[in-house]
Order: sequence, then structure tokens, then C-alpha cells
Amino acid sequence: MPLDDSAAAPANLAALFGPHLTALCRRTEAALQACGFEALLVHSGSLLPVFQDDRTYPFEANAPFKVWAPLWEVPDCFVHFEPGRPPRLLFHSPTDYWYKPAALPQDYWTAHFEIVPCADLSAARAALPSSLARTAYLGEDFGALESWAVGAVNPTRLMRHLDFHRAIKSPYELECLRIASRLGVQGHLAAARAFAAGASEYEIELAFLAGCGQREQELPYNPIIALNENGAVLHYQVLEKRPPPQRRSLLIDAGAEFGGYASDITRTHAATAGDFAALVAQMDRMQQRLCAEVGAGVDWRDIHRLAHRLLAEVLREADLITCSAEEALASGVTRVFLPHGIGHLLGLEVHDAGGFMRSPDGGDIDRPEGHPYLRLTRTLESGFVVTMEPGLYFIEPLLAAARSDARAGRIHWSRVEALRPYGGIRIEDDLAVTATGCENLTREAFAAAGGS
Ligand SMILES: [Mn+2]
Repeated sequence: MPLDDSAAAPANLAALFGPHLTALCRRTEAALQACGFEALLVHSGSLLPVFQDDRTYPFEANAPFKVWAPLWEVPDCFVHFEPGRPPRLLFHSPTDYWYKPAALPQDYWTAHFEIVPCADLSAARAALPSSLARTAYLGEDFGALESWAVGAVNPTRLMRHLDFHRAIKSPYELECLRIASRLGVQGHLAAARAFAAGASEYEIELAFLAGCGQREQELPYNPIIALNENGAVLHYQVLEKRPPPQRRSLLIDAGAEFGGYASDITRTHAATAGDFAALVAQMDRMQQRLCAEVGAGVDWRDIHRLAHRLLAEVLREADLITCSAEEALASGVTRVFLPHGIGHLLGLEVHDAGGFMRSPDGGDIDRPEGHPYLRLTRTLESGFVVTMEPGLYFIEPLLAAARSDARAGRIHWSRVEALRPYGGIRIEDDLAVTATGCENLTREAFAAAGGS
């Protein structure tokens, strides 16, 4: 399906970018001052060659660079920022006839930069001040960097200052995230149609890519497209090219990217009505209850704990446990069925930076005991964007462990066996936290596209 153009960049990005950059300059200036630096130099990233080959791995621009400029395809660019001056973009413009060099950007954001084309790294160095002794550099340690004599490479304290504030998205960033959600939803709708038509995992991925109009390396992460029991593998990465003989369920965790910002969306589809479809509906209601708890001032760890309380009730109602919901919670049975965190920060990275920080200088906030995979422990603030992704899975190694200890008597094993061929359920939306609640970027995008 061709990309619906109405999902692409709206005109208001130009108006939003200026204030975004002004705020970024201001907080970068404060961070540099707090950490004893006079300037910042950020690298977009290096192309990584494959050993003994003339190919390179797909390029991924570094997030600390993408926060400055929505350039995610061009290696060896730099942003140089000195407080009091407009940021400079040293744009990699090689002379090349093997590959097509990127054209100098001309877009809604470029007027805010002084853009300097640089043929190679030595031209980039020549465009910078002669001494970089008070400059902090962020990026990989490429070969020539030592001779550039920067003041510090990836100084931890400065990076923490910058990462801490990245959790709060500007209106410009929120708009990029909305567009990324709309693109991702186009992919999900196309994938759901392919599943209904009996497609293989591989064909469902092709439908997703065509739906959002992006190639795989443009996506924020490799889609998880799992039919039947494959849904029990949390980061399932195989794309079977043949459809299974029996089509029971699809778990698809896939997002799109816009302006360097990600969406991260999961839906679970049942092929037919029945117990599994009913369980998906129950998990959807539970997910919506959790979303309703989100708002500024809420401790994310409390949301995670609440998810386990609600999951215990779902397990009880679905007859998957033989004990009470309270006992399932207390004995750790819910963690057999939901072994991952309830959600994470989302932005320039799918698992965005700064999820554990108490303050820029103040150390980290611990995860709740027994929950080692939670990626966010901060108290929510207006402007945070988080995912809400409860799950319920039938994971063989976790079930095997529970079968051999005290939890065995609390699980209704014949029910587990009946549902195990369906793999698992995850439902994931992206939420922008507000003072009074949240904006559900995913559900709004589905509603606008006429889906769910
Ligand atoms: Mn996620």
C-alpha cells in the first residue's frame, strides 16, 4: 500500500523547530558550564566496515547528534556548539562516484544552522577552532580523534546532564513522535490485513514496511513479527518465509521513525474467536486501565507494580492459576507470565536515555526488587514519552522453572497447555505525559486511520 501523504510532515514543524533548538542551546550551555567546558562537538557517527570486506554495516546516527538535527542517514557530520553563537553543522560532502553523496540539507530546520560542507574528516577539523582543549566531544572514538586534542571524550557527567533533560520532549519533538506513530500505525494496519490473508512472518514484514513507506534500516528497531508459539520469544527475530500450517495468532511489535524519533507499537491478533481472543481483549482492557493511571507526578515503579496486581486478576479470571490473585502476586507467579518491564522512555532511541536518573548529578533510582528488566524508575513529568506494554506469555523456560518449585501447585497446567500454542500477548502504546494524564499517541493514530 503506498504511503498516505497526509501522514507526512505537517507545516507546523518549521514553527516548532526554532523554539526546540533555542531550548536545547540553553540547556546545553548550562550543562557545559556545570561541567567545566566551553563548547560541545557531537559526531553523527562512523560507518562500520565488515571485517575483510568492502561493505559496511547499516548506518545508525548517534542520538546525541540527532537531537540537534534530523539527519539520520549521513555519517561523519558534526554539530559544533559554542554558547552565544548559532550552532554549526559540519556536513559530510565527499567527492564520490561509488556512492551518492548526500545533498546539502535544505529543510524546515536548516536556517537555524551555519552549514559548512566538509569533504572529509581533515576538512571538518580545519573548520573547527584551532584548540579544542575546552571542548567536550560526544561520539565514537574514530581513528583521527586523538590528533584533534579534544578536552574530553564522552565525559560521563556532561552526558548525564544532557540525557536527564532529554526525557522531557519539546513541542517539536512531540510532533515528530506523533508523526512516527501515524506512520507506524499505517504499517500495523497493512500487517493486520496480511495476517488475515494468511501471510508468512516475512510477508507480514514486507506489508508493514510498505504500509509505513520505510525500508528496514530506516525503522527504529527490527520488527518482531511472531506467528503462533513464536510470540513467546520476547525479542523474536526470525522471519519464517512460509506460513505455518495452522494460523492461530500474530504478535507484532514494530514502529516507524520520523525526524529521528521512534514509535514503538505492539498489537496481538487472534485468528479466530475463542479463549485466546478473549484473553487478548482482557489484556487490552488491562492496558487501558494502566494508561489511565499515567500523569505527571506518578512514580513509574508504582505503575509496574500495579501491572502485576492487575495481571494476577487476569490470570485468575482466565483460570490460568489455581490460587487467589493475591497469592499469585506474592509468590511471584505473575513474573512467570510477565517477565519484562511495563514500559520505558521513548524518543530518539527506542529505549531512550536517562530512565534511572534521580537528577543530573544525583545517582540512579533502583528498580523494585525482583524486577530486573524494568528500564524506567523515574517519577513521570509533563513532556515524558513512555510506552505502556503489559504482556502475558507462555514462555517454555520460565514455565519449566515454575513447574519445578513451589509455584507449580499455583498454576493451572492444562489451561497453560491449551493456550501455549498461541505464544503470548503484548499490547503497547506510546503515551505523552501531561499535567493531568496523558495523550495516547498510538490510539489517536489508530482512531484517525479508522483502525484499532
Ligand atoms: Mn517497547
